[in-house]
Amino acid sequence: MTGSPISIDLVSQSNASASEVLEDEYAALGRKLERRGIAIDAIKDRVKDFGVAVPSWGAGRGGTRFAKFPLAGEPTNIHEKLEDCAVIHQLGKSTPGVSPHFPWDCVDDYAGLREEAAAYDLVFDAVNSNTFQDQPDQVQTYATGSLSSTVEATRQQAIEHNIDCIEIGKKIGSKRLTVWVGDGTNFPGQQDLGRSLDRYIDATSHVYDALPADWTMMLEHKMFEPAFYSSVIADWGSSLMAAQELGDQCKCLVDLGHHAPNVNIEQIVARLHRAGKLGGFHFNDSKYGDDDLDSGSINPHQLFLVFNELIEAERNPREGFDPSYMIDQSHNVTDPIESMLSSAETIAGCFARAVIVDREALSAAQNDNDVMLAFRTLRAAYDTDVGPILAKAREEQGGAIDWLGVYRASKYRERKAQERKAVGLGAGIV
Ligand SMILES: [Mn+2]
Repeated sequence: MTGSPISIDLVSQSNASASEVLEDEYAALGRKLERRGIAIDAIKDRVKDFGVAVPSWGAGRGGTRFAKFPLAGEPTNIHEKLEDCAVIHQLGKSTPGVSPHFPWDCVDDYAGLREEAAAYDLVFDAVNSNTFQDQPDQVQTYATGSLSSTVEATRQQAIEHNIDCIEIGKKIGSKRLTVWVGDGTNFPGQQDLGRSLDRYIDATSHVYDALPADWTMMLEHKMFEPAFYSSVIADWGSSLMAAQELGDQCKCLVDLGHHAPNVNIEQIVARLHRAGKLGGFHFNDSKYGDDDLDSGSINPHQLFLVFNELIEAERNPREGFDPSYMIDQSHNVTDPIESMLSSAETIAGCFARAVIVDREALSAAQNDNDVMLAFRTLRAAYDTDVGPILAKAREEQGGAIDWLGVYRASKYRERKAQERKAVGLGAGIV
């Protein structure tokens, strides 16, 4: 095993040929920002410190309920997924964390898995439980729900799985558990809408009780799918109610795709922060529904506005404000490594743009009710091409200025197609 799955020489050679142009563009942007009173190197340092985790399941081809089209050389186990995540971090230098999900990423030796990740310069981020699908040796079915099931033995099984995830998380250095349930209904009258939430909160409280004192539990809401009439934790309101009842260590996780079209997600972010319950994010994008498209591929402006609220939150922190950032998207037609590198760059770019917002000017314009000046102040940051800052941050940390060019020149996927066993057909995890 090597900490650098891509040849370091290849990265160096590519950077050497791209660095002159980058220096020129970085200097030009530096002069432009300086005229606005912004030191470019300080922004670059913020970008270097910024990290977004990648999900282990994101390393494979996703699918829809119609089909999955496997990619030759895609990973088939957690070890191969870690290797792909290492490629993403080696070239992009902004994804040091990997978020595993269970039971799929279960191994016999978790201490060994943690060492394996560390050798790649990776750490484990939030652990994710999964009670939306039955496993071969499972006693109770989740067909009609898990933590909110009417069947006590099913709820108990879901509680135990979540506690198992916490125990695994302790061994791999995680401090967060993300809980998403697909529980809900497809017919009016199928379930009592109030009592379903009561059962969910009661069952989840047993998981909460098993949290170590320095852990955070994050509740992820999702409007629909797999339940198409009602979901138990469908929206931020239900998530907030549950998190407030469960306790201080329970917070809400916002997945950008899990909202009705056109919902003002940045306002939800501000609201959850006000309640001290903003726990984390799953970044992706959507056009029509929860289509899990690449982050910022459809609406990068929305992503910027979300980060604008996060920077505001950072300047006005509530107790325990320490949001966790993760990419959660489904790659149906691209190489997942390329998609996650692209998304990580887009996410870091929106973060950088939010950092360069002139907060004093914005606040003054807001207080003066100068609508156009407030809007233009925000827009000036969004309109800034921060590409040279991101590239310089990558270069200085040993990543690739031209990550796509280096990745393709490395023939990594072609090599893995020879080494790895082929994945089967079937629906992906979406
Ligand atoms: Mn998600």
